[in-house]
Amino acid sequence: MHVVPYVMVSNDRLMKMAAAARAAIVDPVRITLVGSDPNPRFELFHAASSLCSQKVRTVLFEKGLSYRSNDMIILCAMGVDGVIPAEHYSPSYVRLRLIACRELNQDFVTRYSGRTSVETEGFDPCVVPLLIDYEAGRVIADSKRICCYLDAVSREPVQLLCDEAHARAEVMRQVDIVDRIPNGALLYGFHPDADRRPDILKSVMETVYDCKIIALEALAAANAGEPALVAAYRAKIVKESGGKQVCHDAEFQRAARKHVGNLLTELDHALAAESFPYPDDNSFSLGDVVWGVNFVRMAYLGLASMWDELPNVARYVDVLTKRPSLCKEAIQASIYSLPPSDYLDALTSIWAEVVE
Ligand SMILES: N[C@@H](CCC(=O)N[C@@H](CS)C(=O)NCC(=O)O)C(=O)O
Repeated sequence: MHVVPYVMVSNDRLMKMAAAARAAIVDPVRITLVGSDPNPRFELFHAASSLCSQKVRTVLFEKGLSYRSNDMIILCAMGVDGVIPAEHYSPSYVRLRLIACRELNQDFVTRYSGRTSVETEGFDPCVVPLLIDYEAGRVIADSKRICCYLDAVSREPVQLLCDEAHARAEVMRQVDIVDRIPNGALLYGFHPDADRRPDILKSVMETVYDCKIIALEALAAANAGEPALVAAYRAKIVKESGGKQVCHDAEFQRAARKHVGNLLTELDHALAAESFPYPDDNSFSLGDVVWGVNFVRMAYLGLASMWDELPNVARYVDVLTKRPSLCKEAIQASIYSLPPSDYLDALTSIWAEVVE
């Protein structure tokens, strides 16, 4: 990806824009300060349940950084007067994302593939997470980019991307692999053979695309005077319409799961060969963060059996899920923010031991 020089925004403007985005959060209880600094350098717009947000929060935890946390509702709801749009679709939040997009020099997303990587799919203007750095006057979008940024500006107490070129390249290779996992397909799609998602989730997913599209159409109409916003909502509508088309497509869903199975087999080999080493007391990498979060999501979806025959991956999962940052930001966050899953018992026991 060609990255343009960063876009600096005045503090005053950033604060006004962030306050406007915060105003879309219906329940102020979800706006909190994390850490000890009452006036933190960073502000995060995210969602407790979101995989990409969990990656960023795990990095913030590892770094011990304070931040203002805006936990947004990212599902549209059905109200008495029609669809209530998700909070991250609000014009004020999307305007922040449009600033972040300028640094990326990326077009908007134009299709649905089940993946959410900005590098392969383009920029989705209507998703979380997003980070504001008030010290640098920057708005940064995309979890991979935010995680790398945080590691670059805060090297202590854990360096997640090491300086040694070869090891760093391998970690980034793993980060890219995880970034391109079709997590959207695994969460939103109806698998024809073994769909172990909680029933409540399945029922939400039956109508999720229609609700999104109705909400986005209404927002595009209501903001007709602001072409940049209309273009953002239109791109999102195209993506979500594509998702609707394939959510019951058996071959598409099978291909997504098969692809993930192949990635896990490759990971098993990399761990066995130590080309991608297990973390220990002295080393914990961004690759570990993103794999850890992804494993928790897969376990939640009833997919842990995918590493039954992969002893190195199974050992890796075991090590990662005991890490306090992952326990809190991925396991605990999933327990509290997603419908209960029958497949999270083992991780819930680990969480109870580590966090409680
Ligand atoms: N590449 C982006 C993907 C962001 C993304 O897809 N976020 C999801 C949650 S993990 C989201 O906001 N979904 C809500 C929606 O699409 O409306 C990143 O890593 O930040």
